[in-house]
Amino acid sequence: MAEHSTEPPDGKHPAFVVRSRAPLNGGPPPELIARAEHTPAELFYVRNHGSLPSIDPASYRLTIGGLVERPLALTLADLRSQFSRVAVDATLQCAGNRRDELQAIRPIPGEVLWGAEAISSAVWAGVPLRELLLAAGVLPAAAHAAFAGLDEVERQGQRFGFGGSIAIDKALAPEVLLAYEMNGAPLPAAHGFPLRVVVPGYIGARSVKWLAAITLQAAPSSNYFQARAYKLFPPAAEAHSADWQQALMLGESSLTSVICQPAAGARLPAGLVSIEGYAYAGGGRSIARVDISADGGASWVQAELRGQPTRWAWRLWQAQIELAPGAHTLVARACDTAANTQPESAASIWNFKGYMNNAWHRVLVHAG
Ligand SMILES: Nc1nc2c(c(=O)[nH]1)N[C@H]1C(S)=C(S)[C@@H](COP(=O)(O)O)O[C@H]1N2
Ligand SMILES: [Mo]
Repeated sequence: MAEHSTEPPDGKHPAFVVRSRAPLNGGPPPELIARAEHTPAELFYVRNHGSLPSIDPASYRLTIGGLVERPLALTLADLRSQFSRVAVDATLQCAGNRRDELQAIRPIPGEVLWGAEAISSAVWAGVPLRELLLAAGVLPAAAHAAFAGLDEVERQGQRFGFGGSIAIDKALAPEVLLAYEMNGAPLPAAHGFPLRVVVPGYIGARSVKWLAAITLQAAPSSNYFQARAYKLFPPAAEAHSADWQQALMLGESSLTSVICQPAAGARLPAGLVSIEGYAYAGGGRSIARVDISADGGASWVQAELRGQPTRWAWRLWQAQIELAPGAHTLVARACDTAANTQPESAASIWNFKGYMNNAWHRVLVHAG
């Protein structure tokens, strides 16, 4: 069960909802998820698989090796003085966001049962990964950029680091950053101080925190979190018999939208009600439309999209809808610029690891 922390974790807001303390996992309460376009650091969700490393910025080095012409070892000062500082407005979303709705269909043991809060958005600033890779010289056989973090994870008695990789074409895209700033301030410890990868448009797991090393290689990372976890299986697959080689290695986030206000179970005065939430397209696509229904999906109105269209960040939205006295199922679904829409039911996309739930979001409320 999630707890409302009496003592918030370091750097977090008193309302931050802790799902586990060691490792730290948690996020903002529903009503604060989509309060601001840029999530304050003290509310930004935290998804940790292992320890929180404490890193001395003076002795810190980032290494770049593998299939490069010139392996590099860079200090934080080198990163700031020898390369550009670029800012990117980007949303991070865990592939496990909204797992609780999948768990309600069939149990998903051993995973964090996220509600809709494993998503947040910030302006990240740092060095474009592309600049570093070009400085090191990318050899023709380099097909993937693998990242290794400095934290330590324990699984079935084994200890290892967190890692992941992205294909070289994405690694050379201008939006991928080695970030040292979040919302104009130094990266907080929980979010990867002193340096993290930010892979806009991809599942959060590829944005490796406490980055120690970048390795260019012919194959994807063999790290547990790339080779086993964060893979998508069909609904019929089961944990004990799963063929890990066959599953989809997750990369781009899929289209989603969520109602943040009113919260599930809310009792509201009948009449005109304001509905608010977020929509996120993933993969560099943008939100074209958010539809809201107050009758379980029989009829729809269009929400008003707030702010400006962006490639890498979510879009907050708002709708006004008339509610007669009684129970109502509010529903949200989005459409992106590639005309993708969301699946109607979570049951149709259930998978035993509980990833990528982007079904229509439903919230039962009572007006009266
Ligand atoms: N080193 C390291 N990087 C990591 C993780 C981790 O446990 N260790 N978690 C990943 C996952 S699964 C997600 S969803 C994002 C979460 O980033 P945040 O905690 O800053 O929100 O970080 C990713 N980077
Ligand atoms: Mo994640």
